[in-house]
Amino acid sequence: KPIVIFDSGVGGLSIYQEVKRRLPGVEVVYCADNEAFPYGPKPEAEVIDRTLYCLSQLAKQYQPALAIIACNTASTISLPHARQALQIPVVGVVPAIKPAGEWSKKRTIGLLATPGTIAREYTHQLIRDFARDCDVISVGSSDLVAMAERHLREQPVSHEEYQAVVEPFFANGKQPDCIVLGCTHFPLLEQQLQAACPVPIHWINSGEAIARRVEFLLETIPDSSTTTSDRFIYTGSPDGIHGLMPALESMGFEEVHELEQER
Ligand code: DGN
Repeated sequence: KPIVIFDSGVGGLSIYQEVKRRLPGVEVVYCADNEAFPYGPKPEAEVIDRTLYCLSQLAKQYQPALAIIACNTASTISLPHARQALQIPVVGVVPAIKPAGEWSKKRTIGLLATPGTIAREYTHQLIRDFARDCDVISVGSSDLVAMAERHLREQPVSHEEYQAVVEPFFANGKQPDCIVLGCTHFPLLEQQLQAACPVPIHWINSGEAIARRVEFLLETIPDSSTTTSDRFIYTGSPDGIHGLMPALESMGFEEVHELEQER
C-alpha cells in the first residue's frame, strides 16, 4: 500500500523529501491540487472542500495506508473533517511552534506562513500553548509560496524578493533567533531565505517530525511497504507541470499524470 501526500502545489515536496529520507522504501502518491492553487488566500470552507474532495478521490483510487495533508493552510482547518471522512490515519502538518518555543534563547520567534495560517485560531492556540512567554513576530506571505513554485520550475527569483519577505522580522529592534517555516513550500527555499537575513537564523520546520510520525504509524499497518514507484498527480492544467519535470525526476518520481476525477 502506498501513502498519499497532498498539497495545493509543490510545498508538500519538502515533506516528501523528509519521508523518503527516513523511509526510502515507502511508495508515495503525491497530489498537487494545482486546479485550486493557492490555498493561502482562500475562504476556509473552500479549502476544506477541496481537501476532502481530493483526499477521498485518492483514497478510492489508491487505497493508501495513510494520508498526509502536507499543507499548513489546509491542516489547520481540515484535519478533523478529513479524519472523520476517511477510514485511514490522516497526518496533518502544522507550524512547528512547540520546538521553536523550546529552542529560542532570545524568547523571540519568527513565524513565516501563509496569511491563512497566520490568521487561524489553531495557530493562535499553538502560540498560547507553546510560546506563551515569547514575542512571536508573524509574517504572512503568499508571495513566497509563488516564489517556491517558480524556484522549482527553475525560473529566476531575485535576492531582493527574498529580502522583501524577511525584512519585517528585522524591522523593529527585536530580532528573532529562530524562524518557524509554517508553510510546506518554504523549507524548499531555506538557503535563499538565510542569505537574505542580516544574521544567522535557526530555521525550524515540521518535516522531520512528520516523517517520524509516519514511520511510527506504518509500523502498525500491515502491508504498508512495497517497492517504490512514486507518482506525482495534479488536478488541473498540465501547463505549469512541464516546468517541474526536471525537479520531479531528480526527486525520484517515475510517473506524472492528472488525477482521474469521478464524482
Ligand atoms: N503549502 C501550503 C502550506 O503549507 O500552507 C500553502 C500553499 C498555498 O496554497 N498557499
